[in-house]
Amino acid sequence: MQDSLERQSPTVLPLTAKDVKDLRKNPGYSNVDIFTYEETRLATKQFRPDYILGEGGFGVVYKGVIDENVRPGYKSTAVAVKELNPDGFQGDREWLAEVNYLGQLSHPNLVKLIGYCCEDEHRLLVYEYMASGSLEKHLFRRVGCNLTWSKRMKIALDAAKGLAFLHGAERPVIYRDFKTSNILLDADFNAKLSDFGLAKDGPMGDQTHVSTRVMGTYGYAAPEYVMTGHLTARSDVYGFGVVLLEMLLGRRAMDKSRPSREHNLVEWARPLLNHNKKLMRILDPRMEGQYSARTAMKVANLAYQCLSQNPKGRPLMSQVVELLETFQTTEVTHEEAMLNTGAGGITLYEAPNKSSHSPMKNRNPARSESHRQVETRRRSAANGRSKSEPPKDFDLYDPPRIEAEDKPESNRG
Ligand code: ACK
Repeated sequence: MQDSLERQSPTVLPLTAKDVKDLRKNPGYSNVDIFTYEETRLATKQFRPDYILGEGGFGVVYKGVIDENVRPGYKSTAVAVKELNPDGFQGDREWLAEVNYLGQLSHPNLVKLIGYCCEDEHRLLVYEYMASGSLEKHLFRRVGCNLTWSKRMKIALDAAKGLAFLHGAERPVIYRDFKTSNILLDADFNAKLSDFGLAKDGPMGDQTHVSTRVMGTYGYAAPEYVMTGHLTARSDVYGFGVVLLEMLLGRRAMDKSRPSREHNLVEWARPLLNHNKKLMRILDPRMEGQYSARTAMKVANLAYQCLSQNPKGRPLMSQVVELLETFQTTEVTHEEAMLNTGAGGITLYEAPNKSSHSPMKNRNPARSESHRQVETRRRSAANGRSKSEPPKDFDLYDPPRIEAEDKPESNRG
């Protein structure tokens, strides 16, 4: 990690902190600020319950502002403050992974880490504020989902660019937890990857994979990774395929409320993706009339390939980006659609977007005194934003830890 993971800015990278002690001794990620606990308290108005954006397995996320009142001279910045749950079993390890990766990597499709707090037992992360929240929240909203076909294709492209950047870095990084709740959307619906707690250095040189404890989320993890613990960039491609499928169908990767043969989205839907008529029947009805059958088939075929059982049958993320570029469409306004059809029905057409993609205009305009108080805050109202991640994100399979865990393995073939 010490040398250039960062491709976009030529800064000399600091050494990666091995543990919190190391980070405290050598705290310099040049673009990341170190906040005191008091500053994070001020930024979130004492962690006000109505500033809670949501909660995941890791802890609670608050909305906040860092400004003059928090730190004199600081340009007012809207932030999201994530406070690590002190009881989380991964504790410092995941927190540190976020600081180390996001402290060194910078890309328009990765959420920006503005700073962190590591005072006493407090572990907080301060991110850029993503005004529209997670893709999960929009995609699986019961009513009022405003994710059109072109918005979904743009989100898929943005997220693919984020992954391609990680995989293409000089020292490749595997994200390992690609899912809709980790894709955040800004006010203009630009998508960025967040939550690098499970990210890992990828294989280097003649290594074919890294061996790790199997971590991730049911429904998203690649089958070979679940079975062997062998991690490669292709595992992320599988995760991408799952999200693409969720976006195409408007269904969750795992949904126990459906008939049992439809619980696992990939198992149920993948065989249908290459049958045009069947595909048309399962595409998210909320997008009806917004895509051409031809393009839908091409995107479905991409998802099909990303979801290959055989990792080598999956495309590289750079290839996914290339292909998705060709599917980008210009959103047509309601009025234009009416003119085009000459009638009351809304038919949105697709125009290849060569250079200027019109930005999405859909603005969607929000420790510890003691652990007990944190619990109380958690139980308090979540400001209308739901807990986005049900507590299903844990080791998929957790064998006893062995010394060699996480060590890269060479190609022994
Ligand atoms: O779907 P949401 O509104 O968006 O609810 C979840 C919640 O916190 C738990 O993850 C929200 N969230 C996480 N990071 C950010 C961020 N950087 N900006 C805005 N909201 C965020 C997420």
